[in-house]
Amino acid sequence: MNDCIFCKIINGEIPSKKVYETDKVYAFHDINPEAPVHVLIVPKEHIASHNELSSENVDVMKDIHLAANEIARKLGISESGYRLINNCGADAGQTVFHLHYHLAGGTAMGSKIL
Ligand code: D5M
Repeated sequence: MNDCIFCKIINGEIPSKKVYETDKVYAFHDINPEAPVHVLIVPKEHIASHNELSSENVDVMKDIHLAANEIARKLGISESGYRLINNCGADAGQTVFHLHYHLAGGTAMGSKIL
């Protein structure tokens, strides 16, 4: 997608602080961290949101979840814990319409979902 900021990050047109990359997935530090560790995990294929997952493209979710495990281990929050969050659509606060998962941790966040 020409005007997608995360596609531009994946292509290297916009700089990012990369933490992980495979042929299917790219992960980088969030520009506005809301936790001591706040990483975004994105598929390299442009998928606008969770709503656009289908039987054709859902295989990448395996890669995203394995990436989350690996990144959590690498950044030292595997044992202390973390959240893996997807915001889908306007009411959820999605601002970038390229599927992404927030991996957040490094502090105690309590037991509530929101
Ligand atoms: O989250 C979108 C997230 O994307 C939000 O936490 C900021 C982050 N963001 C936006 N632009 C950048 C760049 N250029 N680098 C790193 N992080 C970025 P959402 O779930 O859509 O609200």
